[in-house]
Order: sequence, then structure tokens, then C-alpha cells
Amino acid sequence: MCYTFCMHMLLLLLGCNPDQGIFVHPYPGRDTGDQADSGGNGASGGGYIGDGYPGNNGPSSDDDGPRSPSPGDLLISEMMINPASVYDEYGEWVEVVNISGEDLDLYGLVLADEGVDSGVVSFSSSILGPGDVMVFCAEQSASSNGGVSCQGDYLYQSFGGGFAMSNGGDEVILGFDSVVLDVVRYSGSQVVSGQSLGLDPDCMSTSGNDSSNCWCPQYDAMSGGDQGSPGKSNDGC
Ligand SMILES: [Ca+2]
Ligand SMILES: [Ca+2]
Ligand SMILES: [Ca+2]
Repeated sequence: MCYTFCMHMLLLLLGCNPDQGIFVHPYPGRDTGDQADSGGNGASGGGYIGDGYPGNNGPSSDDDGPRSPSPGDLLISEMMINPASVYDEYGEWVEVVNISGEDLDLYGLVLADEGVDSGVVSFSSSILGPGDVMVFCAEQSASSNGGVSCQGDYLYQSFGGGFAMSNGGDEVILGFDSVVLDVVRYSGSQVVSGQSLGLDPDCMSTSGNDSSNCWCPQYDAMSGGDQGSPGKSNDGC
């Protein structure tokens, strides 16, 4: 006799409506498209530097979410080829800029040369907003890499199985899913010990950075003692 009434009261006490079954709370923060978007873009925090690159407007309002990069979307903008304050295996880094106008997911990005070097970049967050910058480092820790804040890292290794930049001239290739996104070639005469090589802000395209005239040593002081502008806009050439 009491069973039906008692179960009814128990369900009410548990916050359930016995006439409609168990109450299921909606997923928090997932009830509108806008909230889901801002959540996804929030994960890109590490990539946003905001130092005056053209189009550096923070996360895009694109509702489709981040997409994979295609040729022309991402360019190499600065390289620390021959650090002086620390050994090359700790102090090399590559800066890239998203010039696509959309959020990109760089998970799977590869740094390579035209020889045997090839290293997959590891990220804490692989989402890069339009106009935003990331720096990929041989060594993540700013205390041992010359003072660079890194958004990704790779295995430093010459002669295969990783990536390294020769001080005597080399190529830097950004690859994604077997597609080449950007290539930069440099000679040993362009490399200054303790100074990164930066792309002139007037040459910010994947073809513009093919010209050696568009590259010059950078002069901003880094905390480790070398000079460069990792994560920041470059000096003009
Ligand atoms: Ca080197
Ligand atoms: Ca290029
Ligand atoms: Ca820079």
C-alpha cells in the first residue's frame, strides 16, 4: 500500500519528477552555438601574442571551428639559427604566423628540410587564431633556451629523426599531411651568431619570404642575452 506513495515521495525528494522520469540536466555551457565556439577558441590562448602583426584581431568569429592549414595559410617569419647564449640544441626556434584569416588547427605540423630532417611539432594547444603567432622551440623551457616563450616544441636532431637548422645554410619547410605549406631557404652569409633572422613585415606571404632581401638580423634584446623578436612583430629590413 505504502510502496507507490513512498516511491513518489522519494523521487520528489531526489529532485525528480515522477511523472516525467529522471530529470536530465542540459550539458553546462553547450546549449548555444556561441558558447561552444568561445570554448573552442579559448583553448587557443597560448598562441595569441598580439604584437602588431597585420590582422591580429584575436579569435575569429567563424562558426565552423578551426580547420587544417593549406598552402598560403601559414608562413615562417623568424628563425633563431645560431644562438650564442645557449647551445643550438637548446636555443634554436622557428616563429610562424597565421595569415589565413581563420582559426587553424596545427596538430600534425612538421618542420623539415630538403634533406633528412623531419620533426613533428608538439603543442599544448594547436589552435592558432588569424594573425596570431606561435614559436616552436628545440627546448621548451625559457630558463634554458635563451629566454623564449614557446607554444610548441620539436626534437632537435641532425641527420634524421628530428629537426635542426644548419648555421652554414639550410632550408626550413612547414609541412602538414604530406603537403608543403611554406619553404624558406637561407645561406650561411645571412646567419649572425646570437641574432635571429627575421622576415621584413612588408614581405608577409609564403612567396614574399622566398626573397633573401626580405630577411635580416633582429635587434630586440632577449632575456638570455641574444637578440630576436620571438612572438612579437619583426624589425624591418
Ligand atoms: Ca644551428
Ligand atoms: Ca616561402
Ligand atoms: Ca618575431
